[in-house]
Amino acid sequence: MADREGDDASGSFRNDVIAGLSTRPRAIPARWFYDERGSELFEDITRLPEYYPTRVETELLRSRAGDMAAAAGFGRAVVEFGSGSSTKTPHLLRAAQPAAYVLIDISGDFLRASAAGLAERFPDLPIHPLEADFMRPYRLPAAVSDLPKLGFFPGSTIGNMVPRSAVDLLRRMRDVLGEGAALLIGMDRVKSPDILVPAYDDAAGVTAAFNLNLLHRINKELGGTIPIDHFRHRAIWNDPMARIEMHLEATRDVSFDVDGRSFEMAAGETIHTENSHKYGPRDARLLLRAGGWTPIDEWTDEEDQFAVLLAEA
Ligand code: AVI
Repeated sequence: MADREGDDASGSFRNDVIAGLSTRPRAIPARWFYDERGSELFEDITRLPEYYPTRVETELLRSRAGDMAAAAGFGRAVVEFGSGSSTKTPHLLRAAQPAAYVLIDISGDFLRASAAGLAERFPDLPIHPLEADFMRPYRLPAAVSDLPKLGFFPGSTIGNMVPRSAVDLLRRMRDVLGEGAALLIGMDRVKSPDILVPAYDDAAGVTAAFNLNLLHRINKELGGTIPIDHFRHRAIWNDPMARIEMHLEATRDVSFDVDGRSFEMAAGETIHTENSHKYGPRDARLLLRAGGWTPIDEWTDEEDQFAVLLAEA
């Protein structure tokens, strides 16, 4: 059984949606993409030809996990933020010879499935699933309290946070992982919009379905009447902010209700649903330093599309 810590998330979904639709510009946090359908669609995104981050990072871990583990130090407790990826995590676990593995995720179902899958592949490894929102206060299981930690935060999920929140999260990780900890973190590089925009607006329309699924979720869970056919997916490269933004744009004037509240949007108005920040080599190291970590090594692919950085507390 996973430990349960933190608040029940359903109340916050309602609050975030109502607040997000009521402010200007309208914006709903990206964390609400990930209901069951959203998580499935995200898995589909990771296999798209245009979406390079998962492919490139997985290959980096496959080919360089030995170097990463040696640089971090063997035999630590690996603490993964976000439920383990069945393709990336095993490369690190095989190389790092960890004393224990903690995986932290807000979704209990995903967490238990990941933990069960990894337990089969690593029968001798003590695995501790922790159901928690790692953006909020939580404690690691007592069983790992005396072990040195290696935090693992792959996927460039840090890029989905605005820099201020990213720094807060890095600082929280440092506090939770403790003295002497190391952190292995994936960050997507700044690159041409000709590569970035298709990665977030693929030809098959999977990312569009992922974005629009948020509206389906609002209609289903919050009694919404949003006319989803009158919205379209937009992916925009915001150069000054070095980020891809995803929006849902009303294609005509629309009015709808959510949870008994009425909203109107004019044609062309958008709901901002996600930021995906990209980091150049110096930006990435600066972010880590701002978060209380000292960068000590990094691994990138030949085209410098994606980086895995190692830092110490
Ligand atoms: C989860 N996260 C790192 C993805 C990203 O690339 O920002 C989410 C995503 N959104 C659209 N495509 C992928």
